[in-house]
Amino acid sequence: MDIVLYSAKDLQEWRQALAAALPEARVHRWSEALDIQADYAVVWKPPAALFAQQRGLRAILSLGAGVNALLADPALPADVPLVRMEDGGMAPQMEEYALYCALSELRRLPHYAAEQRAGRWSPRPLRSRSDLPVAVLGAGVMGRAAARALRAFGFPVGVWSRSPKTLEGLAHFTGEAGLRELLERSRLAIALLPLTADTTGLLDARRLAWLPEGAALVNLARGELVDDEALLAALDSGRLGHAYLDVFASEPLPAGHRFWSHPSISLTPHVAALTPFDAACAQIADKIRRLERGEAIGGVVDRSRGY
Ligand code: NDP
Ligand code: OXD
Repeated sequence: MDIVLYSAKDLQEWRQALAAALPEARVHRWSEALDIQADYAVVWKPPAALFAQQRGLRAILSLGAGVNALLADPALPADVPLVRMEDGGMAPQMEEYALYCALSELRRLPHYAAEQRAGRWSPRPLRSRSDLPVAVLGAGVMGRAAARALRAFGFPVGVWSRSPKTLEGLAHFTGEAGLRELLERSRLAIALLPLTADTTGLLDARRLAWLPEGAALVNLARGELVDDEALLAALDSGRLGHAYLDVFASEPLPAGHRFWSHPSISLTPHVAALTPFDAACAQIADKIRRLERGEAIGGVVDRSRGY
């Protein structure tokens, strides 16, 4: 079996991990000169030329959970199954990031950082975990992990997703009315939704205004979910207290962008959950072996939904 591999970063590490996880396969780094037709492509941000060259693929496996960039690639073959990463070692990191933001809000760390910069000693009243209801937008692999970790820590948690579901210990919401109800009762909203036609610009001025005065927003999914100008206006006016951003419509975040220096924004460079090489390759190897045996696998992208 031949596998063509392309990753825009850490290519050598990915190749070693994939070859170790799937010793029965020949793993080829993609290049324009590659002269074999592979059975599977394992990719992160591949060049369009890869799909133009590889005409015999039985499946395309993404090294990441979000497949919006792949789906936006006009060269992506329409008739080849596209498979996303499901957790692959990323969910525990999302739990950590979500907890970090909730604890930062609970203990008013952005406020104390600003007071430190101003040289002011200004203690604020006690706030308990039950005073900080959290909205998790997205009830997939990442959203559920983050929501359960927050719940286990004592925060009241509500989850919003496209289809109705029952999640133990978690209030669940769907639809526009459900989103409004959830945001109106939450002090912190955490976006863990895929970027699709339906979610692009979801958190615009109108919906951000559903959050209570002084609430905080966390975006760990894709920058385009949030209307940047609406977010800046809400932070500038003090309507929203703080934003924790890991993802941006343009990455790397351009030099001089207002997010870099905004006093009410904490940002990280798209590292909320990094894909661990070994865990991710073990999952890919398992899925390829199942496909070879004609078995069903999880994570096959429904192209009509966009995730
Ligand atoms: P999943 O596909 O497992 O879950 C997606 C969730 O979003 C589902 O609950 C789905 O609803 C919900 N959803 C999709 N569309 C809508 C909609 N229009 N309205 C309401 N809910 C919707 O994805 P993951 O949890 O694995 O990952 C989520 C995203 O996180 C990825 O797409 C990626 O963009 C981002 N990510 C970011 C990382 C980082 O480092 N910053 C790392 C990993 C992922 P339903 O359950 O009804 O289908
Ligand atoms: C992903 C990511 O989608 O890292 O996996 O953003």
